[in-house]
Amino acid sequence: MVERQQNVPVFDAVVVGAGFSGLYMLQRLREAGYSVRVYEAGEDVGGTWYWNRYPGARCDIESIYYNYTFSEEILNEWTWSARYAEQPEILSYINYVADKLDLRRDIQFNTRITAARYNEQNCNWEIRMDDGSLVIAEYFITALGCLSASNVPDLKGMDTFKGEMYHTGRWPHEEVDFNGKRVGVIGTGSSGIQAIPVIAKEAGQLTVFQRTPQYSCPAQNHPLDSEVISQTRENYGELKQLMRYSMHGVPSGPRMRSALEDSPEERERLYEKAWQEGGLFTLTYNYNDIGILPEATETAASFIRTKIKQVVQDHDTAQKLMPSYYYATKRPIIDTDYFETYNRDNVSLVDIKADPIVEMTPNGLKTTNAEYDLDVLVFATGFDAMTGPLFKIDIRGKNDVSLKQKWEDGANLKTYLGLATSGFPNMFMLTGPQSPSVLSNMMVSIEQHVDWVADCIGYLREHHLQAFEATAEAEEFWSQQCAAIADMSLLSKTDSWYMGANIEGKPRGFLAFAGGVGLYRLICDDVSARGYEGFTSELAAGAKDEGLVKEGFFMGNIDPQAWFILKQLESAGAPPMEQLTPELARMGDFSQLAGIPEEVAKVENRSIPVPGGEIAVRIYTPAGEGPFPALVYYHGGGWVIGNLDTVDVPCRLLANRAGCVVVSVDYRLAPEHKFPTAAEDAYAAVKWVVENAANIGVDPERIAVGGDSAGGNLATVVALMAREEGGPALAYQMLLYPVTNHSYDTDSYRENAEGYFLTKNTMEWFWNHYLRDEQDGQNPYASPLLAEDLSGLPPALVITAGFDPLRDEGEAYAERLKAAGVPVEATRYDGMIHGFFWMPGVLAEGNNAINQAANALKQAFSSVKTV
Ligand code: NA7
Repeated sequence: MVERQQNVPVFDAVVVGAGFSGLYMLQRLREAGYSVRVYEAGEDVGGTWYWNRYPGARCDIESIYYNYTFSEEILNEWTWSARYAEQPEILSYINYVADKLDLRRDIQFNTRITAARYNEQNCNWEIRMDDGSLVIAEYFITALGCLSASNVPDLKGMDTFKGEMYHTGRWPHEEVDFNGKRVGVIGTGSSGIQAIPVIAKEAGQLTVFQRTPQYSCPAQNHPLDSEVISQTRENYGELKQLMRYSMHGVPSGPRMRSALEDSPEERERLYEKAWQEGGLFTLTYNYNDIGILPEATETAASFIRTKIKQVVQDHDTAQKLMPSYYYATKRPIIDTDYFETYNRDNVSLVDIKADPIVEMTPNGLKTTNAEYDLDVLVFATGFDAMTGPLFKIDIRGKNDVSLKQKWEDGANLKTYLGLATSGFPNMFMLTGPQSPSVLSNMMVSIEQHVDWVADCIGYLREHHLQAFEATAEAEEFWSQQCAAIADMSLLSKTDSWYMGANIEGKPRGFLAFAGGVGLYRLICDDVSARGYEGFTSELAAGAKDEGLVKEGFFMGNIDPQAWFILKQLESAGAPPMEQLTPELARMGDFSQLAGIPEEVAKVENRSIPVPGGEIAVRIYTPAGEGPFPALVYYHGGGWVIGNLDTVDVPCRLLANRAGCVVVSVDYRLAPEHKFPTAAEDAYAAVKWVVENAANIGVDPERIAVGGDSAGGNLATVVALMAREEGGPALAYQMLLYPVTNHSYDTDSYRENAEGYFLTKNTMEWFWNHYLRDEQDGQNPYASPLLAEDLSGLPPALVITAGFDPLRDEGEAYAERLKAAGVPVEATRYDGMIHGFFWMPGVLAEGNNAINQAANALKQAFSSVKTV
């Protein structure tokens, strides 16, 4: 802790770094009237664009989208010259903004922050510089850039080399002269691929040392014409919205089609068009499963490989340039004449995986098989990404624990929203690890983070809150989501710097949030709208308690996993179901939420007769010797949508876990088949199971019915019908958030009418399709809650969800069953949403509910006395 020193400057906030994020942070906080000081190691503003001034450096997001959008004036005053601007132009832009907003007066250059320590007593940060001086600030904000800690390989004999050495990320300000020289470049990432064609034109001889071959597409860079610029300016409001709610922060996105749905010819046509058009995502955006499904990804990868073969004349060189990792799992690369450069006489390529670098010598570089004399060696070897820049500062939070210790050098990386980490109050990381950052247009991610942080500080000040800190639960949750989302694609299956794989000894783990900037923004906005859910703070001394100080994460509230799903569905932007036709509504695919189907000993599809037709059933038989008890299961979907596939995963899990046959019933749907068809089909299916028991390995004495939502309605209606019609005898009814009454007059309808997956409007749409008229709604076979007498029905399990319009009617039905003397096990899953039973792939509570149902079934079946 710092002894109280006089003359220690005190600021509201200290920002580290004067790149794009640091500058905008300064502007926002200064505008709001806070005292801010920015510290920057470089001599001037620019960050990434100050340091990366190697030949050929340029942005890979189109310039017109790679700029600040917070000021219309700035947008209109600046005109980019080319589709992809070169580094000097980008740096001029940053300088123009810094001048215009007079930002330099609050920036101290040539100053490196070496340490920052949180003072628990004073709830502020003590920040030390490389000259030993100290400042104090309430908020410590890192604007370090994700790629600012250069990675220079530690080659044996490096210090003996007599030539010049440079790293692309620490390029000198003076011009580097390659003229006629023997130049080596190690590294073929974006930087190498941009630099190599430019250096090749000047150098006497260029040798490229390549560790991993890369996919790269032409940038097709060109000057921007005035028409494009004026159109962009006119439409910037709309473009900005598109960028903000997109996947990658650009105003376009992947086409909703699998690469495997098109013929090879059609794919080829589209890929060729993209190749001619150029651009970072143009090729991948043809389909929505590139980088996700291996076979789909391979179609794009092999297209690029063919292109490389066509361009590179020397067969051996072309072979060495063939990439093999999953395309689009590293940041895509766009180039200008990269592969063409290998056709020059003065360029050669060394595959250092086959012929590794052994050491550097005074004259150059030695590999296992050869020696290369060099005058200049360029390291285009990238960065210790994301965590690297943070670890270079000795950041210490509560109890003097350093960030490096807490994150175990990166092996235990945990952040909440990539913005904060527990134990480090009042510290914000702009575009920190586990935020979308490097997977997106950085400008969109930067502005979003800065705005969020500035608003957050405003909120804390307004409400006199201090020591603002992410909770351990919140960061645990967030880190799990980040890993899970990366695992849903091929991203975590490639050795990339996203995974920390480029740095020797760096722990592996996906370092960013791969759910897209749109989803991420919705989540961050929701967190703030909920009074900064997942963060804690303390009330400042003497301040009035407004009840804003919270503890815990989503306490007594919606389950965070369910909330995350809701945000994902919201960001997918699908129109509400009631605005669709039933045919279109039936095309919705939620299979990802169910998870991977588990093996079942036998799964059989059959067709069974029902009055007036035939329907399909799917029979799941567990391992072991029959006859088995059976559950006849009805899927949900408001009698209008849903099918056997929707509930395939839970049916498999029930069959295995309850040790029973599950017969899943594809009853006929409304509006083609209105009430009471579905109920009659459901009843006919049970009778069929009993009559055909021997044939399907089932014990007819131990039959249960069950279903979710509208399927729960059908299950209980079948139980009523069986009682009325004198059979079959049912052992159990398993009712999962069932529909029990054609009425919307409940608290749960009022509380959860919108925003929790199933809405009141959708429910009305379902009912209107199902019933022939209002009168039907009074029929107990549609609204079993209205049945006069519920006695004599089979014992029941009734599961409901806290955030579900149907919660109260399910619970009311359970109460009525109990009152009628029926044994009932009723459980409310407080934090859950409608449909959670078939979402075990993403909701732990979905899986728990399936376990509960399986146990209840097992017990019910075992208590049936068999003859
Ligand atoms: P990258 O993309 O990390 O590329 C670095 C390159 O250097 C890559 O080819 C690496 O091979 C190679 N490399 C790294 N370490 C070594 C060692 N020790 N020996 C040999 N070769 C090595 O960095 P860039 O600067 O090109 O681009 C960074 C980002 O900036 C880019 O993604 C854009 O977002 C802009 P590897 O592939 O790891 O085998």
